Amino acid sequence: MSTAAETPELVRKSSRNSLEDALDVDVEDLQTLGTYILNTAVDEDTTDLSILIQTIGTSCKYIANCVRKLGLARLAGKAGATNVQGEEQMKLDVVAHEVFSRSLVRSKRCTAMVSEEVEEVIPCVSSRDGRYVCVYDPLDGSSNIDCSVSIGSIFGIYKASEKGKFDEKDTLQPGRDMVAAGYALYGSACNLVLTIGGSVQGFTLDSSLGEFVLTHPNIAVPRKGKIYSVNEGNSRWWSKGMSEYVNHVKFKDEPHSLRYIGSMVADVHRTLMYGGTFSYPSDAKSPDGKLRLLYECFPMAYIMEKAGGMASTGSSRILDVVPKHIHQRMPIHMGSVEDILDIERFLAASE
Ligand code: AHM
Ligand code: MG
Repeated sequence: MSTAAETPELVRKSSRNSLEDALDVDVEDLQTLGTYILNTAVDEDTTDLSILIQTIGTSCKYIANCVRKLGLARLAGKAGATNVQGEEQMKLDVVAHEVFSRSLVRSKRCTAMVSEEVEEVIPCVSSRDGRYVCVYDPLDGSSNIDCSVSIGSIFGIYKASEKGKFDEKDTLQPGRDMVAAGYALYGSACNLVLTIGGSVQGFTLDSSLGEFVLTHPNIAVPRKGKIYSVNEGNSRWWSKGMSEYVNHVKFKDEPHSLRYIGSMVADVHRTLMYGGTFSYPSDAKSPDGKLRLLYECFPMAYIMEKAGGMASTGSSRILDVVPKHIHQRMPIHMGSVEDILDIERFLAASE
């Protein structure tokens, strides 16, 4: 008979044949989003940040459930209104915004929030002790909702200039001043990718546990890739440099593959995993590009840099841009360092 001290090892060894071999994980190492972020908390500030991120994780689980039940729960289709961008809102856009905003207000850790779905900065009047500002796109990739193609949620977190005080200017900080950023991808699996200013960690939602489990520790983007991702339907409006770069990767000895989902979260997630480039460039039709600086470009660029990649406006580091208004758009190119440097060279040469 084994002693009590031996038992855990025995359990481990016997279960290794089934669960652990099948999943190739040590159950002993199983780390959830909750334990990961609580382990990063060292003082009052970081404990508040942990609570905030935990709240966002729960919101993402809620939205993941809605995505899975989309047609069944009558969540598909248009909401019948337009958002601040003049874009038609989908029912899921509205639900995701409500989930994010209500849970963040309730967390009492924010002084202000910016959502893609709301024109003005949202003051968190009930959060007297809040010390963070949260910017988010609650549901990105709206055009993919009704055909069950991957969509996501994006968020970035800044420090407020003064604890408990709402100051609209706090929402216009450059991306480099973020303290955390992340996204949830509602795809064939639900992933949550997060950085709290250090390494980039990837979690997968285990729906039987109802937990995000750490599956992709220390994500690092390859220095060079073989994929480019851009809406080539816009190529008639592209600059000479952009057209020449895409021709270069298409007609070189080992041509790059094109992958474009039309959901930034999904396209950037693939870029993080496999390398290559994701672009939404400036063009003659949309000189500022399409993607929103604050809650789309900044968080994804922050994650990309923390994973060892690069994020550029086409000529300079995007995280250094100081926003002028909360719904500002910005051209963006991000991904493997060597590929993004190539894009910058092509764009500069054609100026
Ligand atoms: P959305 O926030 O309304 O969903 O728009 C943003 C999305 C991004 O996810 C994606 O990269 C881009 O729009 C795709 O745009 P296009 O259809 O012009 O290629
Ligand atoms: Mg969006």
